[in-house]
Amino acid sequence: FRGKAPFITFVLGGPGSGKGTQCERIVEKFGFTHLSAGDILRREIASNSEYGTMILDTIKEGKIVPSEVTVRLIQKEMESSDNYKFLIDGFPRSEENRIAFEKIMGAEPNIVLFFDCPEEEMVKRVLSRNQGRVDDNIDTIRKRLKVFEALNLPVVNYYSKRGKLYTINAVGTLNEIFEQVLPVFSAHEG
Ligand code: UP5
Ligand code: MG
Repeated sequence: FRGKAPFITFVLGGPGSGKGTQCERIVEKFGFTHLSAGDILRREIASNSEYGTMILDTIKEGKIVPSEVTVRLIQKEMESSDNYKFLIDGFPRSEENRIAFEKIMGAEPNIVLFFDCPEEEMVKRVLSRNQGRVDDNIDTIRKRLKVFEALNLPVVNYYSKRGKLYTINAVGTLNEIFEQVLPVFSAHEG
């Protein structure tokens, strides 16, 4: 990171809560590097790596890829970046993920954003996305929602207790949502 301490933001929220969409705007406005854990894993499938089949099977079931694999991939992206500001989108998805990241990277996030969205809205958005994702079908969405509630919400609660959590109401227009995101980063600039 060119000698600078990294500035890490975790971006959390259920499937279809708008993490990726808002990350694009944060990148434009604040110059972060966007690392979507899901995109990184999907690239790994596409590149026919040794873990590709295992990752594909896991994503189809809406389950969580072993921490070791995901953290190493994120680490590789961070270490090959010139930037020191990172948005890590869709990770950590479980307490185990979180602990593995802290251990391997020796770092904690500076900020955690949580896009809070009702389930029926998330289901509607994911079903109408139409990008050919293997997990965008009603069966897998139901599983993703269950995993989110059981394993990801504890991570959200952990960061809330640590005073690092910023909860965003994820229902509304893209602008309305970004209006809530803006002050979080403005406050941490300079
Ligand atoms: N949209 C966005 N904002 C909107 C708004 N305000 N109003 C109306 N529509 C809005 O948005 C989803 C859709 O909604 C889009 O069509 C968008 O235009 C519209 P998006 O920004 O894509 O939402 P996002 O939260 O990014 O949804 P995504 O489906 O990517 O979230 P997931 O967390 O489910 O998916 P991810 O890619 O992170 O992970 C996929 C799978 O990979 C996981 O289920 C898991 O199996 C695996 N995985 C791991 O195992 N480990 C990891 O660390 C990460 C992933
Ligand atoms: Mg996404």
